[in-house]
Amino acid sequence: MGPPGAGKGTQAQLVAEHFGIPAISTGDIFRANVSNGTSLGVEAKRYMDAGEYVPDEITNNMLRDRLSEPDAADGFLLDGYPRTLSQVDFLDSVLAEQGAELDYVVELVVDENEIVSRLLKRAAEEGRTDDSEEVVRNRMRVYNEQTAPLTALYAERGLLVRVDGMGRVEEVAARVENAIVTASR
Ligand code: B4P
Repeated sequence: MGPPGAGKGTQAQLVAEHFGIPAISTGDIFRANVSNGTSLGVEAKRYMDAGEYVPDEITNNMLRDRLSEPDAADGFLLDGYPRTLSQVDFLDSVLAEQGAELDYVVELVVDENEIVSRLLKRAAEEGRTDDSEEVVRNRMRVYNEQTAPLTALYAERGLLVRVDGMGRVEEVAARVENAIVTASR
C-alpha cells in the first residue's frame, strides 16, 4: 500500500522476484486492458483518466479471476489492491475460499512533494494519461479518503509493516525485504 507514486509497482516487481512469486498489479491489468481495447479497458479508462478508482465490482471480479490462475497457487504479491473497504472484505472472502491468508501488508511511506515530483517526471517520460498535476492531486485526495484509513485496519490485525519509501529504488527494495524477513521472525 502507499499513495500514488510511492513506488508500489517499482518495488512489487523487485520484491516478488526476490521471493519467487508473481506480482499482481490491478493498475497494470487495467492498463493492459486499455491498450488491448477490451470492454473492461474502455470502462476502466474513464475512471483512471479522472484519477478516480475503478468501481469495486469490476476490480474485485478481475482480481478474483487473476488469483485463480495457476501461478498464484503458491503465493503472490498484490500491488495496488485492496484500495477500499469493500475490496478488503472481498479479498478476505476470496482468501478464505482458498484456505489462504495474508502474511504482511507493506506500506510505503513517501512525502507529498516527492510524490508529485516523481509522477510529473513519469508524465514527461512515459506520458501516462493519469499523471497530469490536476489528476495526480485528485488521486492523492482519493487515496487519503479511501485507502489511507485501511492501513489502521491492517495494523490492528498485526499485519502492517511500514517502510520508508524515500531514497534510491535499490535502497527501498532492501528495506522492504529486510522488513519482511524481520517481521517473519
Ligand atoms: P497504479 O497502477 O497502482 O498507480 P500508482 O498508484 O501511480 O502506482 P505506483 O505507486 O505503483 O507508482 P510507481 O511504482 O509506478 O494505479 C493507477 C490507477 O488504476 C488508479 O489511480 C486507479 O484508477 C486504478 N486502480 C488500480 N488499482 C485499483 C483498485 N484496487 N481499485 C480501484 N482502482 C484501481 O512509481 C511512480 C514513479 O516513481 C515511476 O515513474 C517510478 O519510476 C518512480 N519511482 C519509483 N520509486 C522511486 C524512487 N525510489 N526514487 C525515484 N523515483 C521512483
